[in-house]
Amino acid sequence: MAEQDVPFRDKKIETASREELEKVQLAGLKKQVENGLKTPFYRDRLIKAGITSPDAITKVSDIRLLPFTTKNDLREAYPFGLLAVPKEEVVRIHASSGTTGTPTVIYLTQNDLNLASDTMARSLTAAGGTRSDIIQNMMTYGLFTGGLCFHYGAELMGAMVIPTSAGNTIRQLKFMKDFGTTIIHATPSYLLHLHAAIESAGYSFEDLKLRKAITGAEPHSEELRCKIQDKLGIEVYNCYGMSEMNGPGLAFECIYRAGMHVWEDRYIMEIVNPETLEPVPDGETGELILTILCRDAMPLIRYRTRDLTRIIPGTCECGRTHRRIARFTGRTDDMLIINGVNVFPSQIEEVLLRTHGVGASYFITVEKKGVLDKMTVQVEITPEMFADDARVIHALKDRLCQEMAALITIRPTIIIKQPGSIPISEGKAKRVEDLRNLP
Ligand code: DLL
Repeated sequence: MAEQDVPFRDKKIETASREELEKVQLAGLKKQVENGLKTPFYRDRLIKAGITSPDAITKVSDIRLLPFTTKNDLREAYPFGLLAVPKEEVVRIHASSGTTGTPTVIYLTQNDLNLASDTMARSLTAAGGTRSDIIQNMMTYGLFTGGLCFHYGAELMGAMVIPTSAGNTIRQLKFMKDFGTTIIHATPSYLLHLHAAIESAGYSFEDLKLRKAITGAEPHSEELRCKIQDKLGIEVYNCYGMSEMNGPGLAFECIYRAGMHVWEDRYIMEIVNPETLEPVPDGETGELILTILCRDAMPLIRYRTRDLTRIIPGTCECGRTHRRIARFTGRTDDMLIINGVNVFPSQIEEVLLRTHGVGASYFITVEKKGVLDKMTVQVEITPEMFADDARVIHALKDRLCQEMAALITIRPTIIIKQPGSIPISEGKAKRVEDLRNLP
């Protein structure tokens, strides 16, 4: 493709030299330290690390003087320990799962939201989206960022957005057909489900105007991308993000689909060895560490994403200077992503431990049923409960299912087991089996 055909939202910053980018990063990092010092959470930590003013940071690599932040820290700071602006300036919050019932929450000012939308619009433009597109957003609206944060970015780009949210495949298809949807946004597993539904509903692909899909929120392989592209006859773009970092679009594929550009004027990335927390050489796999530069309400410095990836060496044909990261190969913690929803085994355990009649052992299995993920929780009950009649046991099963759905938003299948029937592992307990091969 000729250089002039590569679409940009802001060509100057997207193709800025490393020197220019580092200038923007340094100013942004100093601002985040200044904001951090305003929060109860970071004030002590920064001072302990010898940072009492943003002036202590004189170059981008000084980021290594700053402490790391973890998901657990966000839990400790819940609900407002990371607020750097007066509460009245916050106009929205988003959240995702924490390791327990306490969610991981972010807050945004109007200016933060404008920048988040601009980042998303930049990503969509890089993937070839335009104001003539009709974009159907099949990600859940609400606390999850895949709904609203994507939506506002697509609107800012000028596209017509259809906010169908997740599920109800028959209605999704009707809107796709009747409104001539050209781009869809969905998890990879839902894209496969949609394909099967298109065929079984008897729609012909010629009835649809679909040309691209944006996908993310869960790991998927290059093979799966190719399979969806072949089946639907469209281009599929990988999009990475997390609620802690303002949601989808912090890294995105351009039209060359050769890795995801991280928008380095808005995020500082480091890739470290997860054991030593020391940087790894470019091209080597490690844990992605992110510092957000485009948010005032809530600083997040050297955040341990737990996602494993590597920097793709070399430059991209599109001419962007923002470095690319490869598809994720896993996580350094035990977080499961089930049909796009983040679930920690500790959340399941929390429900079990507080429920009368449930014993000490449990076992979680995750597998593929068709194209979707399915979670089963085997639960041992106490001898007293086991002696009770079937109705009591049935009620317990229902209650566990409801409480888990309330906490993690998905309904696992609960299998009640008699006391002592789940084998106790020698050494470190193995309580989760993930039978899915990365699709
Ligand atoms: O999943 C935000 C998002 C929405 C991204 C829509 C892309 C599209 P969380 O619920 O906070 O936010 O989950 C973040 O999901 O740390 C990764 O482990 C995983 N993840 C997100 N995108 C990808 C991707 C959203 N493209 C967590 N490939 C992250 C692999 C992904 N894993």
